Amino acid sequence: MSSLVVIGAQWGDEGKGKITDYLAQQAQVVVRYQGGNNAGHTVEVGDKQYKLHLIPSGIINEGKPCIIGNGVVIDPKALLDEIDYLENDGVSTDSLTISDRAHIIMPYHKILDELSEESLGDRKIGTTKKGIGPAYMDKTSRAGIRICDLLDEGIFANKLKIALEEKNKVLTLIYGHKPLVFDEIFSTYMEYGKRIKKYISDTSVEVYDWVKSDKKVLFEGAQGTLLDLDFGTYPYVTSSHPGSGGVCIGSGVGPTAINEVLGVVKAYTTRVGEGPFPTELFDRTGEYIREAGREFGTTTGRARRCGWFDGIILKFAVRVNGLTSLAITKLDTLTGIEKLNLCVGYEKDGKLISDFPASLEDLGKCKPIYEVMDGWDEDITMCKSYSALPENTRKYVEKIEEISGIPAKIISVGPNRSETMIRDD
Ligand code: 2SA
Ligand code: GDP
Ligand code: MG
Repeated sequence: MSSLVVIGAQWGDEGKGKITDYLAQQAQVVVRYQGGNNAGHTVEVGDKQYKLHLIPSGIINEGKPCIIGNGVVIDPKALLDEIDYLENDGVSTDSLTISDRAHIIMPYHKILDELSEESLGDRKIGTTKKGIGPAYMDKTSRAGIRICDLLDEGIFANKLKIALEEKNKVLTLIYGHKPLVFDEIFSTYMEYGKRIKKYISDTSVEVYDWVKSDKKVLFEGAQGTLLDLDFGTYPYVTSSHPGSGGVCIGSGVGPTAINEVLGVVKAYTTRVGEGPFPTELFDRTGEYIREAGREFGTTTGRARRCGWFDGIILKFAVRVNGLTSLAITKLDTLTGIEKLNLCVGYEKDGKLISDFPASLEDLGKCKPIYEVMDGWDEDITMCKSYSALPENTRKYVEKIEEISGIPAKIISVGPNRSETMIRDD
């Protein structure tokens, strides 16, 4: 591996944080390239658990350089809280740098996220209400404020003034919200700027230098392929590009800098938030998976919707991300389920559909075609090698490989770093 992208092959929460932490042991630097503190990445090492939102999961590896790239939207308060949380737990953040080009999440972004969700009623997206969508909207409409702007009082004041003129009109006239006060935001953000200053740099130069010197660079995705603004289940998506396509734009390197793309895939499917989900389970098996897999949002605590493994989604993820291998996580959650369903195709209006459709109306009409496999009862969390797994677990893994057409190089059987195996067969 010289550069490897770790991305979610489903709707997020596949265990990217855990896999990134594991691989970071062998990497020189870890880079986040999109999303913000909507992400929740859980890492367990020994008897410690860390919940990360903005800072790359590599940070748990003491002293590992970690970069928050330009494609990430940064809530300075969330960043500082996370830095304090790690430092208080004895994890140094001295090796962290953040891009001067990254856009800042402002107080009005969070308020607008909440108000917009409320006003959508039944049509709400189910966002994390962290201000992610409104911050990316300002970025694309060229009204955003960037980290570099925090370094100059005059520039920041001017941009904030212009922004508040427009935002206060929207807040008061459309939503009947009280206007936001310049002085409060200005002084708070100037304080944030003072603390953040030491981390700020032109990270695109750093990433380029790491790549050029042939060092092992790990790019850590947040959310997942089906939450991608272009390729996800639009409009029930996030506002960034979690797929491998987002890496170059979000970190400042060209596509030739990427050698491998690892798709992290759960042994079943989950989604948090609204939107269609063909293999969703509404029965006791779904509840069993939610409880056994502790499927609750890392950021919001929301219960995740659970369903069977969906091979159409995985094939789609292989294609649009150029996946070269897989990490299959949470196989242990399926232990004890007698018969396991794997979706191998969709049927719509009597026809077989083998590509994930663009239209949500079409997707809503798709009925999963299942292949049924025998489950296993053995506790697999203690297995340290692939050959030690029960035969039925291996058959399940190999079925996923057959569907995806790529090898499952990493197998995860528990949340801890130690419950991870590289294939030995
Ligand atoms: P947003 O807040 O604008 O990005 O929401 C838009 C959609 O993206 C989904 N989304 C996520 N889905 C899974 N996991 C995410 N991170 C947290 C976690 C989620 C949580 O790790 O569990 O705690 O609820 C994440 N972030 C965004 C979101 O549900 C919307 O469907
Ligand atoms: P991410 O957003 O992709 O990093 O995933 P999250 O951290 O939001 O959610 C994955 C959850 O599953 C976390 O609580 C992890 O600790 C946990 N996890 C990861 N891999 C495994 C596994 O193989 N087995 C079990 N039981 N839990 C896992
Ligand atoms: Mg998560």
